[in-house]
Amino acid sequence: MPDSFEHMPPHAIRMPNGALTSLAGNVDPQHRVAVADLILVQRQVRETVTRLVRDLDPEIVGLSIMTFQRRTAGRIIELVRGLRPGVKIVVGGYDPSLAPEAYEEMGVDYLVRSEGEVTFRELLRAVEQGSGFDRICGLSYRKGESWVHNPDRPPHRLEDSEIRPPNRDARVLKGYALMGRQVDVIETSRGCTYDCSFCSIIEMRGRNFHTYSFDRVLDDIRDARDHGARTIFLVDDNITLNVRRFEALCEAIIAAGLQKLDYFVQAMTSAIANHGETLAPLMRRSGFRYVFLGIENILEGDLEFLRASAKNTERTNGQNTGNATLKAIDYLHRNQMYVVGGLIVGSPDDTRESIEANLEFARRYVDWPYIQHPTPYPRTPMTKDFRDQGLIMSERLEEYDGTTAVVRTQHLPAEEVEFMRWKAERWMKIHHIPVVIRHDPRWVLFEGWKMFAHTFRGSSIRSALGLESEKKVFERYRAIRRDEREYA
Ligand code: B12
Ligand code: SF4
Repeated sequence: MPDSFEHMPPHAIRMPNGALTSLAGNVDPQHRVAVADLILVQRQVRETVTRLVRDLDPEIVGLSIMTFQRRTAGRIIELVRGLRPGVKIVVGGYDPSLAPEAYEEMGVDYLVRSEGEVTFRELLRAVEQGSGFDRICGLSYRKGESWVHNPDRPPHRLEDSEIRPPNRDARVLKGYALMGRQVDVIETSRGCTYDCSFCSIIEMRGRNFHTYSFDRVLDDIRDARDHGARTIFLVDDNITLNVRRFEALCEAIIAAGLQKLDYFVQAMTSAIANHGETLAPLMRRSGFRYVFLGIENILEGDLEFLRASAKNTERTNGQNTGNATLKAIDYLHRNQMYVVGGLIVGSPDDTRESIEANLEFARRYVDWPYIQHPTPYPRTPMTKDFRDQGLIMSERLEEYDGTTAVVRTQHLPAEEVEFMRWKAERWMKIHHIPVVIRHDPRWVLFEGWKMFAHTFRGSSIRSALGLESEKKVFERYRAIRRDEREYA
């Protein structure tokens, strides 16, 4: 899908979708497979899809879809069908898995629920051999006028070699980047045993955690590097569930001489705070540069609503000793790593003061803010809470991108929550510029202004001179954002 959100300005961040190359690596070798990550051609979607369908003449087209991308997916499906009426269309990813009913009227032939590698491989075999689909776990498919939903497929264990490595050669578009450096994604594990109420992971695959072998992970990093990557994003759902393993992985990266790459990872504050003494220096030595911390919120009431207290708790001598966030940030900073601060503002009980407390925290302690609003994705426990309280203000799913407030609080309208976040966050991002200049001066020189323009879009000379209110700028920003969402 081409759709991105506010924290992924396309001039600076174009991250590969890890599902696509993993699926490509897992089809049988007689198939010709092409990966077209439309994030790379965000403003030429129709032209690119048209060209690729004409050139490649596919028999099957698969789409990987998040909820906020559903509308665009519908448009791309129509386009592909128009270009090649007999093509079979298969959808997968978080949105089709958690809201399969939404795809029944969308011109889709097959829907793969949850992990896709083996289901997709078996689907292709069944299509090729004409052997029927009723034994393929995890598959939903159209049969006449109705849909059949086969039983779920249990999560893959990953320890065996059932899932083969990704196929990066299948990519037919170029240009992945993270602030001027080519970026790629790597998985070392899948799953999580927590149950944060806003996260789709539990409904997607249950509470479990499975890991790939280090040999496979290191080969995967080498393959990404050999394809040009200089930054590696570990996209594991929660790599910090097993800290000893994570430490061993850092050691393995160093032993393999792969520590010269930059690494980016997502982590729980509790894991970093409770094991930072040994973990943080090891992370630094193995090349970790940015750590996305799932802080979620600094207020206990909000953490309880988000069911995120446990993963943010510090423990000393086996006793809970409060919120882990500050200690985690301190360990990371002392080891020259930067904190991408994941916070969520706009829970039902939030007031102006509670939101401001979180924004102030972000201003003081995080290096790059990644602040979002609670977003009612299909089947999460939080969605039910918001619905029961009548707080969902928008059903336009293309707005469910995390930085558009689609829910209100008991005390504040959705727009006001979004305005507060937007206003604060723009300036926080500016503070990180010196760090980026030191690391990537050339990129800042030639491209940095685009990032600046993106961050301050909606502003004008008049607003810079204080002749226009910030609300006016915000309205213009929202209008620009509305237009941006027309990707196809
Ligand atoms: C890493 C990650 C990111 C990274 C990298 C994204 C990228 N380009 O890959 C970053 C930080 C950039 C990111 C951003 C966002 N993310 Co994100 N992200 C994740 C995370 C942690 C892992 C995703 C991943 O790569 N998994 C590994 C791959 C291999 O697994 P997979 O994608 O699930 O694919 C498998 C199956 O789904 C299936 N499949 C997928 N597609 C297809 C297609 C076909 C045809 C088939 C057959 C099968 C299939 O098969 C695949 C292999 O088994 C998840 C889950 C989590 N725990 O939070 C959230 C998650 C996917 N993100 C989510 C969201 C909402 C976003 C954002 C909108 C906002 C945000 N919360 O940050 C942005 C949007 C990004 C954009 N395009 O602008 C949501 C999606 C919820 C939903 N219902 O749509 C998730 C589930 C988190 C959550 N809130 O619950 N994200
Ligand atoms: S710890 Fe992270 S991956 Fe696990 S349930 Fe919470 S948000 Fe989701």
